[in-house]
Amino acid sequence: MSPLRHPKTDMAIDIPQELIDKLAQARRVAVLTGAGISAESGIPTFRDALTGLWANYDPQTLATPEGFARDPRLVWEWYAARRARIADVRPNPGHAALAALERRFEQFTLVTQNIDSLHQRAGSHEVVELHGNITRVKCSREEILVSQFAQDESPPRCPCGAYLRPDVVWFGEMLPADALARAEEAAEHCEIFLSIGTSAQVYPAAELPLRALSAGATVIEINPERTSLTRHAHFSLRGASGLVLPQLLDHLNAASA
Ligand code: BJW
Repeated sequence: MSPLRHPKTDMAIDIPQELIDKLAQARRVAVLTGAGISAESGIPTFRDALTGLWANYDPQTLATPEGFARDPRLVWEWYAARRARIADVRPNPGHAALAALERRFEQFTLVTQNIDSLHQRAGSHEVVELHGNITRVKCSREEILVSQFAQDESPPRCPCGAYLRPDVVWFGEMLPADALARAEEAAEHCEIFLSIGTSAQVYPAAELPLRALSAGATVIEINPERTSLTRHAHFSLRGASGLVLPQLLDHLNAASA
C-alpha cells in the first residue's frame, strides 16, 4: 500500500497492509492511551522535553501524597488550573477515531492513563481509567468521592474535616483495583494491543503491552518518538495519533468495504 499523506503536513504515514489485515480479522482489541493522545487537543504531556509538565514542575512536589501533605494549597491550585484548561479544550481526531473503532470490534477495551475525560467526550463508551479523573474530588482521609463542597478554603474540606483532593493516582499510590483488573484481563485476552501516546515509563500501566505480548497478541505502537516499548512492538507507527488513527480507520473501512 502506498504511503499516506496528511493534507496539512504532507507527512507520509506508512501503514503496512499486514497490520490492516490483522486488525480487520481481529475480534478482541485492547488499547492503552497516554498523554500523547491529548497533546493535539492542547493538553501538555508529562515527559516531552521543554513542553512536558515534568520539565517545568516537580512531580515529587505535585503528584505524591507527601507533596500534598507538605503543601495542600499548592497542589490543589495546580490541579484547579489544569482542570480549567481541560474544560476549555476539545477531543481531537485521534480520540474520535478510537470512539469509531470501539463500534467495529466484538470486544474493545480502551484503557487510559489520562484523567481528562476526552475519550468519553469523543464518544467512547467503555473507558477504563487507570489514574483516576481530574473532574472528581475525594476526601483525602476517607477516600470517598464528594460532589458538593463549600469553596471557601483552598483546598476545600470534607464534612469530616480532612482536605479534599483530586481523584487521581499519585506516585506511590495504588491504582483502582477494578480498573487495573479490567486492564490486565483485556491485555491478556486481546488479539491486538495498541499502545498510543505513552512513553511507557510508568508502572503498572507500562506492563500491559508486555503482558499482551507474552499472551501472544500483536502489539502496535503509535507515537512520534521511540519509547521503551518500541523494540518489543510488532509494528511501530511513527506519527501523531491525531493523524495516524483516522488514517488507520480509513484503511480498515476500505478493507472491509
Ligand atoms: C504523542 C504525541 C501525539 C507526544 N500523538 N503521541 C516498577 C518499576 C519501577 C517503578 C515502579 C514500578 N512499579 C511501580 C513503580 C513506581 C511508580 C512508577 O512507575 N515510577 C516510574 C516513573 C519509574 N508507579 C506508581 O507509583 C504507581 N503506583 C503503584 O505502582 O502502586 C503500587 C506501588 C506503590 C509503591 C511502590 C511500588 C508499587 C502510580 C503511578 C501514578 C502515575 N500518576 C501520574 C499523575 C496522574 C495525575 C496527574 O495527571 O497529575 O500519571 S504521573 C503521569 O505519568 C500521569 C500519566 O498518566 C503517567 C504516564 O505518562 P504518559 O501518559 O506516558 O505521558 P508521557 O508524557 O510520559 O508520554 C507522552 C508520550 O506521548 C511520549 O512518548 C510522546 O512522544 C508522545 N506524544 N505527542 C501521539 N501528538
